[in-house]
Amino acid sequence: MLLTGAAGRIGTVLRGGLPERGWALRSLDVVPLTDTRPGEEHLVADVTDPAAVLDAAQGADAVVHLAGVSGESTWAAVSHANIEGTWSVLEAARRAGVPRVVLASSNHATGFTPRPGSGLLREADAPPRPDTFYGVTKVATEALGALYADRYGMDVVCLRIGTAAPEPTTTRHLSTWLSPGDQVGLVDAALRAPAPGFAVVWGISANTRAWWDLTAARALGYEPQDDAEVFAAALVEVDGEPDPADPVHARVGGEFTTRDFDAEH
Ligand code: 15L
Repeated sequence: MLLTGAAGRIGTVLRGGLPERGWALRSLDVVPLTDTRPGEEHLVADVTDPAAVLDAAQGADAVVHLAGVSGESTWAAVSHANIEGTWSVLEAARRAGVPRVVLASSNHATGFTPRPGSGLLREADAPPRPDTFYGVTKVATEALGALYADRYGMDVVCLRIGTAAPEPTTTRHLSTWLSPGDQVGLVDAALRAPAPGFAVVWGISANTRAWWDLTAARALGYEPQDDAEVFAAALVEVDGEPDPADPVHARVGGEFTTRDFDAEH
């Protein structure tokens, strides 16, 4: 399995957890990896280089594409890395005959969606509503995935990831957290689900305070193990209970939707 962005935050977690689940990793990043996991191959390449990605994809049974800019930046930087990069990976997968691609999308593709007052938001209830240039690139990621699934019959699973972090550090994260163990479980499910076709699923743990519906992710075989609520008392003691009128809590994308949020974040 080809893993792009292998040296990144989520890539590092997957390199730790996927081999135990039986995946042999071909780990690619633009920076060299400094340690080696059992059975792992290393490649240094830029995902926006189509020839290099085509070489890397040869013989792979799947691609997990995480490489890119993981927050707001200039349009030039974020569109190049995330849109050109995703196109290059999907095109390489198609040309190399790789049947399945898992793409890192983000909640910020839908960031201006109001958080539901009650009940859970399904993916279908949250069409594109990006909160940043970064969010626009994640809308494009999902659109490119749909194109390659519909036109070429590839299986493409887009993960609308919440907050992938060792632990929640804000009260928003009590709703959006995706634990390290659940990052591995979600990607493993996206890789193994029989014939998913094109799918878009939220990526969070089984958080008590979730506002995203995990029905579609569970249908792939994802069984989240963690719940951010175990961190709630400590975070609420510092920050107080989330105020639903505060834009950070009123909208899916949190602080990304606020006027003063910019590329410095
Ligand atoms: C994301 O998409 C970012 O990559 C990450 O840094 C966090 O900001 C996360 O979303 C989030 O919404 O918490």
